[in-house]
Amino acid sequence: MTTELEQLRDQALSDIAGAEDLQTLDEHRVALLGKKGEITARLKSLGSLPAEERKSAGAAINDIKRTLAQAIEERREALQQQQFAERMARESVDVTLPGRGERPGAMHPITLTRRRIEALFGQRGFEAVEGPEIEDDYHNFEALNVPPDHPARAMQDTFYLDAGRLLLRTHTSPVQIRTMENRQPPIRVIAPGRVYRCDSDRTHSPMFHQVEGLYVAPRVSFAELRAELQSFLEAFFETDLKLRFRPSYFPFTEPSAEVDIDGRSLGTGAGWMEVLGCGMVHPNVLNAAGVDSQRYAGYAFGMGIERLAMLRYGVTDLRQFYNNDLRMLAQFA
Ligand code: 2NL
Repeated sequence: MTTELEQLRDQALSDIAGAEDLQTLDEHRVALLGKKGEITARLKSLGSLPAEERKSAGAAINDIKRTLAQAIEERREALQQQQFAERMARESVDVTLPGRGERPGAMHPITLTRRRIEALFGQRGFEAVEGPEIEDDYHNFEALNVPPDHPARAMQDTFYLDAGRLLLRTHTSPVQIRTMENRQPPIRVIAPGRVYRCDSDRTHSPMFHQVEGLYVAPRVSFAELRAELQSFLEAFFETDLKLRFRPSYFPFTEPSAEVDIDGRSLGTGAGWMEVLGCGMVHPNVLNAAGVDSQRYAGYAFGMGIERLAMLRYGVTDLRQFYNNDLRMLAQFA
């Protein structure tokens, strides 16, 4: 009887020690100490023993029961600790490993160029102003002295909306018209922003960016316009420049000029390169915007931001600005 109990105990202890996971261990516990377990069964059968044997047999079985319960508890703790250690090893992060090298973003070259232009004109006393991209015919054309039959007003050149009642602005001049309507001279502003024209090829995009400038005061001369543009362009390109002011025509300025840079000053080769248009604000434009052309004069200019960005960064195809190719854009980080 004792030997058989001892065998049962030793087998049970070896099963408990050999349990490799909590589920197996619990299966052993149920088989030994559960309601229908072997030890439980033996305690229940004590009643069938002769009274004089019952006490010592009961003590022996209870002794084994305690031993097994304690062995199970110790094994459970060991397994739990082992499981926890394994999980920690699996989930731990080696903080000494090098990072994966997230690459920082970059401003778009057009944004960089726009901000550069805004900063340089800011230093020269020009405040940047903005206005709506959807305009009416009056602010985009009529107030700018553009005649009703001018080709720029044709459907092929301008995006019209709402059956022709509205349009996408073709230049940022309407922002300056609105500024003159709402302020008293002296006025010294630039109007940067998106503009739209029905045009798309190697050198034209249906949407592009423009900066226009306007100075209105009691006495404003073409000489001041010239000096301001020379100063700005030399600061923008960070070099002395040879400029040519070539007589031109715009409905909103008189006289008007287009400004060319000598290619040799930028190292882009020989020949003159057009960079902007300018002139003295036409009296009709001042009057339409509520500025008395007898008391005030003004100069104005306009330039394409893409064009300046191409020259500054050596980009040869306008469309490279809109392809969103990271190999292009990452170079501006
Ligand atoms: C160009 C030429 C120009 C203006 C824009 C302007 C604005 C007002 C009054 C008079 Cl409110 N003029 N703007 C004047 C001359 C030229 O732009 O080639 N732009 C890309």
